[in-house]
Amino acid sequence: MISEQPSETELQPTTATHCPYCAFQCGMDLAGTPDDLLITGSASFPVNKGALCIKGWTAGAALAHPERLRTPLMRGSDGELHPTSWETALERTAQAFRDTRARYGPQAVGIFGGGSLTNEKSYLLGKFARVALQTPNIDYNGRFCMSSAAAASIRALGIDRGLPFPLEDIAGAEVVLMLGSNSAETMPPIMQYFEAQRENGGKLIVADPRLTPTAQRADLHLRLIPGTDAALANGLLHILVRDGLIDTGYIAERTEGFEQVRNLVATYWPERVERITGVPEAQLLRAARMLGSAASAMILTGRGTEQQSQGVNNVLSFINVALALGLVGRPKSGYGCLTGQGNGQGGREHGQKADQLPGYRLITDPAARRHVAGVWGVAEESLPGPGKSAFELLDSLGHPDSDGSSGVRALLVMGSNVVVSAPNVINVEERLKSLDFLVVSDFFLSETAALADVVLPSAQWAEEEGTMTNLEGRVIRRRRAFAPPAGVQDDVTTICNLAWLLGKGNHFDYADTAEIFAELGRASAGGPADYSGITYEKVEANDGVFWPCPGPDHPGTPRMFTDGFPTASGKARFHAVRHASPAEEPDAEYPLYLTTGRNLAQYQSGTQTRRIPELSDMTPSPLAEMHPLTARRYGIGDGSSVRVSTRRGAADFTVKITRNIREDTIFAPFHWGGMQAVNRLTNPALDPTSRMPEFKICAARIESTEGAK
Ligand SMILES: Nc1nc2c(c(=O)[nH]1)N[C@H]1C(S)=C(S)[C@@H](COP(=O)(O)OP(=O)(O)OC[C@H]3O[C@@H](n4cnc5c(=O)[nH]c(N)nc54)[C@H](O)[C@@H]3O)O[C@H]1N2
Ligand SMILES: Nc1nc2c(c(=O)[nH]1)N[C@H]1C(S)=C(S)[C@@H](COP(=O)(O)OP(=O)(O)OC[C@H]3O[C@@H](n4cnc5c(=O)[nH]c(N)nc54)[C@H](O)[C@@H]3O)O[C@H]1N2
Ligand code: SF4
Ligand SMILES: [Mo]
Repeated sequence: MISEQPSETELQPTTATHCPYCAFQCGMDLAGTPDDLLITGSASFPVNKGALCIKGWTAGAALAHPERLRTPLMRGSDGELHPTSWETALERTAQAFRDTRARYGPQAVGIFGGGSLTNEKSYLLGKFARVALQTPNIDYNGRFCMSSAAAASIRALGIDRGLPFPLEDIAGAEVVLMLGSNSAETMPPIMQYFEAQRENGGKLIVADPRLTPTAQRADLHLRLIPGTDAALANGLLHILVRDGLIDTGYIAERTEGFEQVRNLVATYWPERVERITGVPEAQLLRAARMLGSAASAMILTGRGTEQQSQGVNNVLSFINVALALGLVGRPKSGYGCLTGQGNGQGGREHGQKADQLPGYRLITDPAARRHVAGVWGVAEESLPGPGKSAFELLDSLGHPDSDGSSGVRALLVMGSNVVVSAPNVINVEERLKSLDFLVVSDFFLSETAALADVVLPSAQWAEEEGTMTNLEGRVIRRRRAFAPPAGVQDDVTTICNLAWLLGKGNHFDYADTAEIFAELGRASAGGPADYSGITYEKVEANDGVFWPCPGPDHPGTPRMFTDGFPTASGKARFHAVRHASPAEEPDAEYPLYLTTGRNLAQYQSGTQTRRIPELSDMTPSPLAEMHPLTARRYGIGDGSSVRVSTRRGAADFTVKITRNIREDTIFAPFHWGGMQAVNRLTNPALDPTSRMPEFKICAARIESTEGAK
């Protein structure tokens, strides 16, 4: 059982750590107390180089926030949540898990984790599911994030590390093509690398249905119709092949499967692609020529391209372009996915995924099972098999499984606010309410925690030790500046204490998080994401260590694929992928595309950022963006109230009229709950491979609600 005492660092005037929010993981120095905290961007950390965005500057406000949970809560016979002791809350939770297991079997207890959890917590949560609960049913919100890019990278390149090169390489690329990423708002300090690229004479192309702040920075903006990314990629490759701009030597030496792709893209002639994507032929030609004539080029994807029921194919089609141009593994070049959550990279590697064991191994792989069972000191046969993916897990809550066995009836949620962030939340809320037991760990009473039977108050970023892995695959240290407030406990202690109550404490007996990290390293040894050569000391001495790092003397791997690909043949694979329509398209009843995403000043489901005054003042409520011609067609004025409806439900927004969006598309952010939750509207159609929901496209209609006020 863990119980870390305040460390030496707490006595020092400043603590060097990293921002609690996105995958950029800006280095920051903390000085002062939680009530009066000074946050400065760490100039010596080589990723953000001193820069922070508004969310980072203001992150301290969540620590001493008056609404912060400071005691566990338990639902009483009156149906309300009441303060209780940790002992009572954890015993009630353990009892519910024991009862559910006894009545319905181990698969009936489920876990939903998150990409904001440290590597140590993600690893422990996966181990807790397999060893303490013996349930296959654990998955996490990363499934909603970059799972399509991950699946495509594994298929084409043999491994998934979001950026297989350091960010500094961006500054040296002659051309960067960014697809469905609005990084000027979603990780603003990254723009310094694009500024440097421009100063070096480089060019930026952005494909997005909106003229975002990122697209405004570009030399060329491709304002594509939502859901047409694969057609765009195939169209670009058609021109590159036709005009002899591909790298035939690289294709022959380093790849396989090009012939089928060449045949397929032959049918994507520019006029056809213009019709499908809405991108004028002249722009297609210009983009292809810029890419094809550059000595170095990068293709980067964000959620716009990935959060679709065709997400994996979309990414595969752009990896085809990167391979045909001979970019992957070459200097200042390649394909990369811009991972989103703070530990979106590490969180997808160490076993909180339904099909996964630590080190990015598959739970169905006998060698991986043997290895990890050995590290955990359990019988290989005792490890469960694969469980349900995130949305399928949420959608099945309270229902029996198709084989007649009981589905999940008791659930632990740690690090996600699913009634705001999952697709079709009206259904998700119903499913959560049908559970026998729900326990949620959070800092605040999130919309999901408000539905729980037990709520466990968790320590925040500046109050815990551990590691995170940033979007470059760089493992960095999260350091504790203060002890958590009285009554609040860190998640590591919570997980370990629950394991003791379930009789498996001997597998969860750690002196500190470094010991957990060392075990994670052993469990990952020999796997694709090999952390076995990384220690806290090594991370601290080197401003982070890039995985894979397979031994104590190994320096880590900033750049991948320089010599080969970790596939069976050592070659990268092309995939001939046709574009397909989104699961739902506009029609007479629902005539507009609805797409969703982010605002600069809010983060995710908003649990933290909606409570921070500077941020909520900047963006107090969700704005639905639409083109002036669209607004005129529906008789809607700027700043007026509208109801947006889809086949799932309706939600309410204030209108922002802007020329920076296609006429056929409206955009709304997903940072709010209740009637302001855009996920009341989204379509839970899943990508067949990654199981990613189609957050980025559904068919909608709008009506003014001004008169209704
Ligand atoms: N401020 C802020 N920053 C964040 C976050 C946050 O919540 N707030 N979250 C973090 C996380 S977890 C993530 S995953 C990242 C996400 O970072 P991004 O991927 O940059 O963010 P999104 O706004 O989800 O989507 C990006 C763009 O996709 C466009 N898009 C919509 N449909 C399509 C389409 O069909 N094709 C293409 N090509 N583009 C389309 C949208 O117009 C939008 O501008 O941000 C991280 N950083
Ligand atoms: N419509 C639409 N929906 C989307 C998206 C979209 O683009 N459009 N994007 C999707 C994406 S990319 C993502 S990543 C998801 C994110 O959506 P969520 O999974 O809801 O992510 P967060 O809002 O970060 O939720 C984290 C919750 O856990 C708490 N928390 C944070 N860190 C910790 C911790 O260390 N311990 C504990 N116990 N609690 C913690 C926070 O307070 C918060 O309530 O949303 C997805 N949903
Ligand atoms: S860019 Fe991301 S990591 Fe940096 S301060 Fe902003 S939210 Fe934090
Ligand atoms: Mo994400």
